[in-house]
Amino acid sequence: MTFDFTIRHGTVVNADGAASVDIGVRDGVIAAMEPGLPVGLRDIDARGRFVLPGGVDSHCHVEQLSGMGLMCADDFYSATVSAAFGGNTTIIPFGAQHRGNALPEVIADYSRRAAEKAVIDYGFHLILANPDEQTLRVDLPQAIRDGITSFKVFMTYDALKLDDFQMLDVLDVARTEGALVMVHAENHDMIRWLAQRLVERGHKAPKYHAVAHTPLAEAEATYRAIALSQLAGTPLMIVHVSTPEAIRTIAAAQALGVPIYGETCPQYLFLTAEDIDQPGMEGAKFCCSPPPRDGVAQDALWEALKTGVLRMYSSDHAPYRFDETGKLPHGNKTSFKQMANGVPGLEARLPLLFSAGVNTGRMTMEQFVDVSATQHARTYGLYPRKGVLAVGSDADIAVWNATREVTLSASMLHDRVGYTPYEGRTVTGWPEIVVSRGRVVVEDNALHVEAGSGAYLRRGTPEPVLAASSGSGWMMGASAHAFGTYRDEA
Ligand code: DUC
Ligand code: ZN
Ligand code: ZN
Repeated sequence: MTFDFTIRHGTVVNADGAASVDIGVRDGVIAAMEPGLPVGLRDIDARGRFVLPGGVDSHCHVEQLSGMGLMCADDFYSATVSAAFGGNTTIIPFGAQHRGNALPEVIADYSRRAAEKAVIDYGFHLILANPDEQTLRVDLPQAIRDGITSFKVFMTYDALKLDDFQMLDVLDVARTEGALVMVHAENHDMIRWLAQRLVERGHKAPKYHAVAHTPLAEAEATYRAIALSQLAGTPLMIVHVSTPEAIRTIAAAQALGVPIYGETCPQYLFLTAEDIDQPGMEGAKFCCSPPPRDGVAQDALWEALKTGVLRMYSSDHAPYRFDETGKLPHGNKTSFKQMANGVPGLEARLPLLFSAGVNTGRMTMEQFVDVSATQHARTYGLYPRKGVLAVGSDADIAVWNATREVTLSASMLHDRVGYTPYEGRTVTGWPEIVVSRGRVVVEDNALHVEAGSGAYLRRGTPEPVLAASSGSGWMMGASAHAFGTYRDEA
């Protein structure tokens, strides 16, 4: 039977190796992978190109209200178009519950908007800010059973923060229902105390954001989040890790066999606090939480990605415009406490890493695939449908030209943010053709699919949850012993 479409003569790279094989696609799925396949109804000549799994970006914010009530600049159309042009075929943004919101309505709302607009496939995590009895006992278990198998909690932000007691409740639901908790680990009171003193002294410029969000706040909260996860007996994903201190804490837990996982993002590999220290409000374009740190932190993050202490690299695309709708609600008088937190990165994520990682020899092409696609799919219950090029997997493919030079600028990106923190940087390596479930989404620098053609992904059990529940003995010390006893008596 003829293939609907073939990609031939390229070098196929998966997380576990590379090979010169052709790919034959039927009905949106990879039907064959071997050398010398016959030409399909449509054929892409990938001679001299690398053929990679489409990127999976498992941390991005789309059409979401922030804790401060500010709406993202990207909707599900612009975000998925931008992601596709950057070599991605799957995103997992958040459905955000705010205090007073019921989860079923949150999920219905985000689902409706995404279904109308997305051009590539998507799943959802939840953000939990209202862990009341209805949410914990009824709505969250139902959402997990419906395929939303991960959710994020915040240890900071007035409007989102959970206390440790609530965190334990949430972790416990994750354990019993088989879901993965993601945590924003920063100590709320350390940041609040520093910020208040800074503002009182008139230090309101963007650069003080990085002072208030001290590395100590991340270090303390990371340690505490891990301790809470140990007590609850539940794996934990620490998102947007930015400091050597947090890396060391995560590595120490992992060395003890505790299932703690970590993620980092472009802003921590490619920006520093010096980028925020600019005249006027310009530095607001680089403000995210945690903030970019320094060169020492960057080196530690590269190393942690290579060794697997941090298993994935996501954009944390948080698209806010440099105007009153996002970064500057009070114009030039906006203090660092009042501006929207976050930077865009859906489209630049993969080219930045490819250029600075693969093309300099800092990481292998296989490691690049692993941290930017495969581990996301594995971690969030999408593997092997996504994140790998294999017979039976979705034909989600990015054809990369490893030598193409592109100078990043807001005008050539497809999001609606209006600036990029990476303006003027030249990257080497670009995803020229992007295929999602056998549909050519991007080719010749043009979009070839319609709004609403992306599919919702009902996700399975996250791999860390499976791994933890199949083993035993990773809860440590007296608390674990006491908890086991308590469970036996229950
Ligand atoms: N956390 C995120 O994950 N993204 C943007 C801002 C934040 O605090
Ligand atoms: Zn966060
Ligand atoms: Zn985020």
